[in-house]
Amino acid sequence: MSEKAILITGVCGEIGQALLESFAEQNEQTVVTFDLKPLPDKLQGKSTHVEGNILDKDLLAQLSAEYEFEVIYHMAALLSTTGEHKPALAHEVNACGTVELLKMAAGQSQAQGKRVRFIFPSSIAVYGLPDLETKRKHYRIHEREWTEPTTMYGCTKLYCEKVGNYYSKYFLQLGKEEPVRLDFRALRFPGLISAFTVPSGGTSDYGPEMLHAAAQGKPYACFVRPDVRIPFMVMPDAVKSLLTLAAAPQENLSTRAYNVTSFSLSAEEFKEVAQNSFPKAEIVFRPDVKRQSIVDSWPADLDDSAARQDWGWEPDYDVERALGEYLVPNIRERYR
Ligand code: AKB
Repeated sequence: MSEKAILITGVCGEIGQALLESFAEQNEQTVVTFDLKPLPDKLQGKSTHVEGNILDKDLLAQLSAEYEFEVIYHMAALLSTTGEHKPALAHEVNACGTVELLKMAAGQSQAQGKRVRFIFPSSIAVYGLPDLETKRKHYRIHEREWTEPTTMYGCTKLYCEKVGNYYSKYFLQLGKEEPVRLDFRALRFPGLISAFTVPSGGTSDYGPEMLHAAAQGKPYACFVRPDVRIPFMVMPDAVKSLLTLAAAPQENLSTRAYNVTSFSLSAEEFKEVAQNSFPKAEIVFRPDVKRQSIVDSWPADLDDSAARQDWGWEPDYDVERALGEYLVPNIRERYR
């Protein structure tokens, strides 16, 4: 019989690493991880790691034959800025890669006779506000508003939410009985900030990049205007939201894609925090037209009341705790 396991794809990314740390602390389940890259040294031994491409159908079939996956955390993706440099590749990896994995999870659900939970990190990038006036007027966005993404990354996230919903609710092969379907659940994340890893390829990266550069006394040129405001959340809350959503009873869920957030900060406010916390900070603003237009299309805040109501979502870190207890002390320690 195949071994029961949890699967984490894209484990070498920021969320994947934090998620694996969290499973390793619990030490309760077999965790299989998947990434193009080898596991970072600090995570060695914490999972059964498979190096490979999410588009490799043979490799996915092999994994599916070896394990009974109970929950799949599909973190592998190209982020928004990288996606604009390489839109065709972003489509391949983010859309085609996800659909391959959804097909595998659909097959596993059928073979196991129970719904495999498929947990997917979606993003504020699924939203697209047409101009700054609209962004000011519609400050806090609900799941059903403004889903008009302006990046390939946002398009693929929204599309995968829809395909995940299809496999969870409607998938039925012609002439066959109703199958046991997978159970897709997505979180629309704001910008995420970790004290222990530095992001790459995203457009919300200016927040974390500023803090990490300031702590090292490195000059930083911020690629968006000072007044830009989008929502953020720290990594421990991102992991908490993934695990809580994965554990929520299915009958409590009123949608398959939930906003989650913690606080909203402007780029100017990030600069003030960085300068007050790290006296050697040298920060200037040098907006990049493309990246600026992406964050201008993202909402200033997210309405996460559905997550709060349906599965008790609440971040542990508001802005004071996030900065004062998690980010500043840990980042300071990291570069000491
Ligand atoms: C990005 O900037 O692309 C991501 C996101 C907001 O989803 N961090």
